[in-house]
Amino acid sequence: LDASWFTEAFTRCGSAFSLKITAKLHEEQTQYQKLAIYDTETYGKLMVLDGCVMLTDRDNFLYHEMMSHPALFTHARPRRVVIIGGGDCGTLKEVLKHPGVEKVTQIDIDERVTWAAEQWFPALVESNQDPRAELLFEDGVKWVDECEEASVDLIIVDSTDPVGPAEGLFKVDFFKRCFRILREGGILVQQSESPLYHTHSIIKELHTDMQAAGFQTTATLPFPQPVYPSGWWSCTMAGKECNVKQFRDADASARPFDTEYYSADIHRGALALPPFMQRVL
Ligand code: AG3
Repeated sequence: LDASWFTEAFTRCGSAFSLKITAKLHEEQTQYQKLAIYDTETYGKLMVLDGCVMLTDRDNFLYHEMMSHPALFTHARPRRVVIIGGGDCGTLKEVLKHPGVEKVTQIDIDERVTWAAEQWFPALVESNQDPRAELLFEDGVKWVDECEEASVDLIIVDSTDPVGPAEGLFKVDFFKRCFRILREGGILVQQSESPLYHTHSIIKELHTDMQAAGFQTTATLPFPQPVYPSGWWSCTMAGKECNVKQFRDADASARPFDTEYYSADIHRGALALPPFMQRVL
């Protein structure tokens, strides 16, 4: 491969993914991580943090829709939403599509990620002026600790991989802190890596740790994501007095906004796990 290809090597998994790039638009070492923006030949703009692909114009809808809509259509009446990480604002944009949501607070430790989204991903930040949206730049774990008990309906953890800075966001101790601030019927969603690579490790541990933190039900929903390791990704939901394997089917079918990937049928399909995952989870 020559210099006109960006490659993310998943050294832990012995594989790699490449995109043909036409320009490097930005590169900086922020206070927390190395941030790079590229233009690609066929995937639009590309954002990379510490060598890991975060998103491209072309396929981020898959991840952002699946990180938000399944949980929002599972909760009986989600009004107060918190996003930990998610500085590119792609998840925020999807959450704000729900008219019943009254307030969404996004807490990303690195404000340069949001700055970069404002520069190069205008479609993701277009609803940031919504009066229901609050953007904070601080440590999400600390914010959760200082948050009032039983005051949140949905927590979405849109983090990087569980190695390095985001490691603490995948631990039982953090899930306990999230459980405390959730109201009855509340849901925690965590991006949960590749079903192919991580079902027996990260995903399985997530279920164990979420249950140990007090959540009664857990579910992993796989979905395609071409630019992430293995091309197949997942989110894992945990419910506090809420069955995360059941969703408001009629409301999801009649949703008052457009989506590119999410539908009630896709949601149902994502809840049906292949046997190799069923055996483990
Ligand atoms: N969150 C990152 C998911 C992990 C990707 N991992 C990787 N490329 N090795 C994405 C942020 C989008 N809001």
